[in-house]
Amino acid sequence: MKRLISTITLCITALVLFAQHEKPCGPVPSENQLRWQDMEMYAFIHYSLNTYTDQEWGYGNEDPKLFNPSDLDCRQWARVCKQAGMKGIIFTAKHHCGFCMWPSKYTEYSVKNSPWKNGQGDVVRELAEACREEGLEYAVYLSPWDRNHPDYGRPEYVTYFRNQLRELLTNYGEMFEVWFDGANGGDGWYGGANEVRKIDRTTYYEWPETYRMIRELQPKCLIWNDGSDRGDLRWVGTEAGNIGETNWSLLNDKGDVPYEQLHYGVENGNVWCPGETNTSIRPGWFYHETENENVKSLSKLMDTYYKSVGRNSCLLLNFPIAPNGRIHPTDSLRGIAFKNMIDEVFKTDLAKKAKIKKQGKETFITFRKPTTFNRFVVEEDIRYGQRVKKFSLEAEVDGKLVPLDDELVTSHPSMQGGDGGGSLTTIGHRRIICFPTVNATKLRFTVLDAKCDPVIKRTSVYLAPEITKDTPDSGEKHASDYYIFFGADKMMFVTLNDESTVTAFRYLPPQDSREGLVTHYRISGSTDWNTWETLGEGEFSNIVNNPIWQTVRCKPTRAKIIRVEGLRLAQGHRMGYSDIEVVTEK
Ligand code: FUL
Repeated sequence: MKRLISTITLCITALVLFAQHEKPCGPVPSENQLRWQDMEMYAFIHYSLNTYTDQEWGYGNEDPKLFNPSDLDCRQWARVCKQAGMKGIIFTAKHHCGFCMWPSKYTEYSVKNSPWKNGQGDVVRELAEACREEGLEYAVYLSPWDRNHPDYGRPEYVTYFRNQLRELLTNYGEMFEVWFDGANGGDGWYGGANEVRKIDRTTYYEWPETYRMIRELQPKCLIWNDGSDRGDLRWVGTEAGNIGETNWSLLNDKGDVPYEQLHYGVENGNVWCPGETNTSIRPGWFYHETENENVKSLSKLMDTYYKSVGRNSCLLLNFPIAPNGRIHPTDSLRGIAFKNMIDEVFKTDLAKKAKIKKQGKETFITFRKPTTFNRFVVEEDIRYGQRVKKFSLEAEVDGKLVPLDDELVTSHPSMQGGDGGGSLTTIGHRRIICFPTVNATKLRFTVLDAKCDPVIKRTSVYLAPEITKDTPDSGEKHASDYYIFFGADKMMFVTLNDESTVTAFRYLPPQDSREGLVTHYRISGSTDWNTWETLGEGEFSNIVNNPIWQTVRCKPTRAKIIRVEGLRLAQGHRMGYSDIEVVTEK
């Protein structure tokens, strides 16, 4: 009898546990979000008039005649992206300048008024077809901010924007994502008005109406939006290529999303909204010849991979198109080397040859003989929600258990406050833990805290090879021998040792905050402090989201003193900088 009771109790416990697994724990992903998560890596392609004006943001008055590539080849883009491991491409059909890469019937500001193919070309169509041929998914970026359109800021523009979106959603086949960039610098050409136009991001675009149209015309399409209207995917708060080591795929359905929430998600959020990590293979999003030496190195790209795909995110990696209409050979080679390295690292799952035993919240991986490894991969079955809050990892080395931590983690708010929690927090779709190589007989993975019973889908172990041959990193750091002082809060002087011929001025903005970051500048040179010649004046486009080195080139000018005026700052009253460089002729 006793036996029968305990058997029944056992069965009930098993059933309860099973049922718990089957039941969702908090919000769960939609079918579209599940499919998206499996894509893991896909490409961004930035290409527009900016490619021909050497800009990151066009003002909206650039001449369509500038668009005349000699060798535009969307098949080359698709081939390169495929070989770089990308599962799809998101293309800048319209960037902030408003120039349309397809012959939209709602504007004259498009490829139809360019000399390329005598105005008969359609880049969006060529790319959509190339993607289909290569078996890649295809998507578009459509900038809501339009610096060309006369009606921008008025209700008429929203109708125009929706009309354009409808063209893209109906004429080019299936799309996996639409990307609505939230960037907006205010000023623009706007049909000749040349003024600043402010909009209310929460109401102006009437997103609910636009979302309805997308859901109706493309039910499988994911919506990326960094505004207050929740889409299916979220920005991660930086363009540097990393998401938080703690990364919940949850947000709250209402309200603005501050950086902390974009980067780390919201543990008890009420909607599933995973983070998409976007970054460029070069410092900028558009092609600049001066960045040919700064294509990201293999180790930088691998670091980005671990800090995106390895942290429960997908990686959206940008390949800019060069003026000839192709991906530059350095970028394509680096992209392909990146994919080869990922394949190399994850070639052999060493856990396959080991004995895996699950016991409650612990998993023991016992190797047949001492085994050398440095990567641990763990996955939750996110169909039932994201559950794990904290876990630990220990390796048995020479008979002793040694704790393993994620060596790529620098700091996280949850680690401050000294609960000794370590860096092993959330898991989600996939978490990759990187640690120095160990030679161990056993590995113990323990779930220390979870919202509900964890549903672990996979535990794997790998030995990543050392990257011995690498390319120079793009992290530019230039020293400066000049004497710098402030004449006023927004005016800085750089005095050179000797009078020289100045050809460019370079500015690295503050890296940790927006305080003092110059968005609009005027740079002048003088030999005597009396007469000043303007060397350049304009905007540092996208500097807030992507605070990289900015270069202002000028006609060779004799100067001993350079005056830098911060005409507009992102925040604060006193201009700031991380580094300054004056480029002179030898
Ligand atoms: C930003 C834009 O302002 C950049 O130009 C670029 O398109 C990037 C992907 O998003 O917010």
